[in-house]
Amino acid sequence: MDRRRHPNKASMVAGLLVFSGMALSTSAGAAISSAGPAEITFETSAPYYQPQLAVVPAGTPVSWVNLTASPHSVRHDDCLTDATCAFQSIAVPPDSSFSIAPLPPGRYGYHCELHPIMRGVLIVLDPGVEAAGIQ
Ligand SMILES: [Cu+2]
Repeated sequence: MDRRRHPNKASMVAGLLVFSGMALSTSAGAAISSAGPAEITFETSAPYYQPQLAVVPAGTPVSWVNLTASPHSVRHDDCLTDATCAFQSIAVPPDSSFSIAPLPPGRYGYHCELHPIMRGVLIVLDPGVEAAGIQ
């Protein structure tokens, strides 16, 4: 059996989920229709947010769903500095979720206020940027 692998690339791909609406962004200037809210789940083990790197088209609301037995939160990293705080949840109980309205295009690092080891990234695509540019 051929067991050659590329661990770095494999792990990156495993942690990356591109939401379906992104496929519509292949031609510059084309309108992107949202395919509904993107869903990220809280996990009890690494990478803690699944997908850890989530890429969504502009105009997509995002929900974090807690399927674990413990409360978790979602706080934009910039909330810790003088920069703009784009989103911040309270503790999300088990079997509950936290949702945000669509964000401006950009890269949003975030973390769990209760468990600082939990870190995720949300990327909102600029409508004019092709999906291939993210890789
Ligand atoms: Cu947590």
